[in-house]
Amino acid sequence: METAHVMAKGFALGRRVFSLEPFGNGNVNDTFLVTCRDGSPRRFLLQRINPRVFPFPRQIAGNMRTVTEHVLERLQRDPFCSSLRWEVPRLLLTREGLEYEVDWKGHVWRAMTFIEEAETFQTVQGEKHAREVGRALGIFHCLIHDMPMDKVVRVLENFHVAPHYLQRYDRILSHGFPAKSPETEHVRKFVDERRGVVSHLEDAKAQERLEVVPIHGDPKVNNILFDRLSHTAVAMVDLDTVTPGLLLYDLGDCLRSCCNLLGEETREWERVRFDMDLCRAILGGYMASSQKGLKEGDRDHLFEAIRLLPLELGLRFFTDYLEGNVYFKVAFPEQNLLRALVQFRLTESIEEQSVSLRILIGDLFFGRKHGPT
Ligand code: GN1
Ligand code: MG
Repeated sequence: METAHVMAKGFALGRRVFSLEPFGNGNVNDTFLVTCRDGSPRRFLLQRINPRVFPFPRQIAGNMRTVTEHVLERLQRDPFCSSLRWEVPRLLLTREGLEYEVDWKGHVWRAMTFIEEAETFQTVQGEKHAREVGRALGIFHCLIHDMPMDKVVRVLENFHVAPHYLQRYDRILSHGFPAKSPETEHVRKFVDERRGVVSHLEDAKAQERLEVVPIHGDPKVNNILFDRLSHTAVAMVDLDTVTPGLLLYDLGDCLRSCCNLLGEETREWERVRFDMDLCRAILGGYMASSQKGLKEGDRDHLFEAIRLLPLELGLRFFTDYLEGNVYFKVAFPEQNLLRALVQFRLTESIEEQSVSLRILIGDLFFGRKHGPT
């Protein structure tokens, strides 16, 4: 906390820091809300970038600048945006004009504007909220679709490349299976039964059936901000993972986050289910707002993406548990195992509803009663 105070002063540019408190529930970076006694902005966010996840933290600060500048420019010039309240977090610079400060341990800190009069939620509040979530993702995709991809440095190699996570898991397993328990045995069997589906999106990408475009990378429910009064979505935050990828990574990730009403952190993993009504509302909101829409290839592989993203995240959590919790922050040693069980149960619920889900996709995207097989 003391270091955070020193860093906060570096971005406060002479304003007196009144308070500093931990903010949000990120699994990777440490975030604080800083309130100043005077000046403007009165409040801002301060973040310590996790070097174990982002080994080149200076690059993610640079990426954020590229993304926000692009989006702000689009908002000004595009008639589609003129009636839109859409906010973008902006980096605050230090007195020296830098995008980050480095503390005595060599950790990189950055600061950004705090979007006022807006709120976030840990779970979706109902169908209206879900439709807004979809709308927000559609708007975000429109705003970044023409961002030159060579301007964004890929800070996370193989992010969302599911076979890569499976390889990593296998590498850990080849050193032996350390913590045997009924849960870990269940997980091992669960993963083994699904090896065949892990490369589905990457295969389609390699065959050029899916296009690589700029994506958000982490469109989970609490990264979408809602206006406190109108309850409409007004921002997507957490821009560290904006990178070239597949629209389907974002859609799958958004649905796995939002259609699980018990949330990622529930201990009641056996009760987790995938909510079809919320899924319909999110996809409907997305279709209504994304000008470009989904290409045929995306629509054909949508079901696979919805199944794959929770499987992939479960694999990431479980591997991290086996590695000793070195990537995702934990409050207790079994937390990443529990998180994995939640994601795997969600995957299973999606599989159980695969017929209805394919019909829903068919209705929404193909205007017919049966989706792709
Ligand atoms: C991490 O740090 P946070 O909470 O925004 C992770 C995402 C996961 C998410 C699961 C860079 O995001 O990929 O979906 O946890 N971010 C990174 O809650 O790995
Ligand atoms: Mg994130």
